[in-house]
Amino acid sequence: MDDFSAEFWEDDWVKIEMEELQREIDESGVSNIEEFLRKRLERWREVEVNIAVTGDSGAGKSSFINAIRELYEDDEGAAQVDVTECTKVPTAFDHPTNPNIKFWDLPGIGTPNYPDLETYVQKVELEKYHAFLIFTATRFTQYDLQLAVKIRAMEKKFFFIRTKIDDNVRAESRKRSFNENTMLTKIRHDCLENLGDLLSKEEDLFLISNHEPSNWDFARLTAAILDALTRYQRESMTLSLGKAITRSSREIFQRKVDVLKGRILLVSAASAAAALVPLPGLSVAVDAALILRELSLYRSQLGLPEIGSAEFTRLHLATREKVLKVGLTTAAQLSGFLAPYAAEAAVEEATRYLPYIGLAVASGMSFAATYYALYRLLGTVEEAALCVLREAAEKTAADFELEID
Ligand SMILES: Nc1nc2c(ncn2[C@@H]2O[C@H](COP(=O)(O)OP(=O)(O)O)[C@@H](O)[C@H]2O)c(=O)[nH]1
Ligand SMILES: [Mg+2]
Repeated sequence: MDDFSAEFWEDDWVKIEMEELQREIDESGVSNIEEFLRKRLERWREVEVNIAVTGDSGAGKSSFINAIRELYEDDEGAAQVDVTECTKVPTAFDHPTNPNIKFWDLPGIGTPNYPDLETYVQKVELEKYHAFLIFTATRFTQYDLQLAVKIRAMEKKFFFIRTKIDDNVRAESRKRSFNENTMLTKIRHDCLENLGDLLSKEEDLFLISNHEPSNWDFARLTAAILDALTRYQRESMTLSLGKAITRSSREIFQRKVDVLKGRILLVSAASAAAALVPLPGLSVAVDAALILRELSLYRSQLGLPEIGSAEFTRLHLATREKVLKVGLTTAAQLSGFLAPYAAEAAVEEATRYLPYIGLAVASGMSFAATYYALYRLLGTVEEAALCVLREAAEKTAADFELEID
């Protein structure tokens, strides 16, 4: 069988999940396992993430907080741009799709309420933040550097971010000798000099534009923030990232796919643990509602347009067909999709992995069938989503050429 990935099963992640599952079974028996699994699948909505955003006034903190949440300046809940709020206390901005993910606009050091680092550290509870983003549009200040030293001593992760790269590019591009890479290298070099030995890795410096998050280091920064978090936080934030950011970067797209893949095992176990009603036309019983709900998560996470939406109708016929293929909403449609895969051989293949499960759930066939179904569905959604992405990129390129002409 193609890439029905054995290596995926040997993943550390899977081992940890299995150990947790085993512990639950040892402690509470199998009777509660379904509820345990369902809770586990929803955990990403509950875990808290606090990201601290700091730096000089005008550096682009509010703009970043809006950009990462994909909010326009005049949207409800957007951070106000261009107001020197003399922020007196840390202010939280919730992620629109997940209020447990918060970006905190921290007050500046050197303002009347926080004349120095010591007062600052006393008043701002630094322990509660999971990562620190330090912004500048020019040079990092002494306060920025002092704060970084403090954060490092707390063994927390911090990143330095130089904003407004779009402004630099625009200004420089008027020169005959303009070369974007040379310019970026110079900005990077200047920042590194400014930071001295504070940076343990050059990669912890990011050159971004809040107005063009699909360019320069914005996606790399997003990925770095994810990597600074614990496993559940990472899962939570990955699944909370919006459509535009997902579409702007193959890396972020791939991370979403990976998190979704990581859930397959749990959903399959939950399906196997559920009281089962066989699908008509299938020899094995699966929890159709659970699978359809997961499929709907795949579609929204990977940015498939709603069937019938304006975006959907603009797609090429072949892409539309791909999107339609995974637009299943009923058990009967699911059964139709699965029939070719639920053949004995396929299910047998999947049972090869059952020894890894060590799971005291009797319905092994159901586990295997669900696992295989989800694996297929995710692969098909991924393929459709990549076609949608490719078309969007072609359209942007075509519009761009029109503009130049
Ligand atoms: N060109 C450009 N302007 C930016 C960028 N980030 C912020 N700005 C502008 O810089 C000004 C200050 O931004 P703001 O987000 O309020 O900075 P804050 O004081 O750190 O919160 C506003 O006019 C923003 O529109 C960027 O990446 N590129
Ligand atoms: Mg602000």
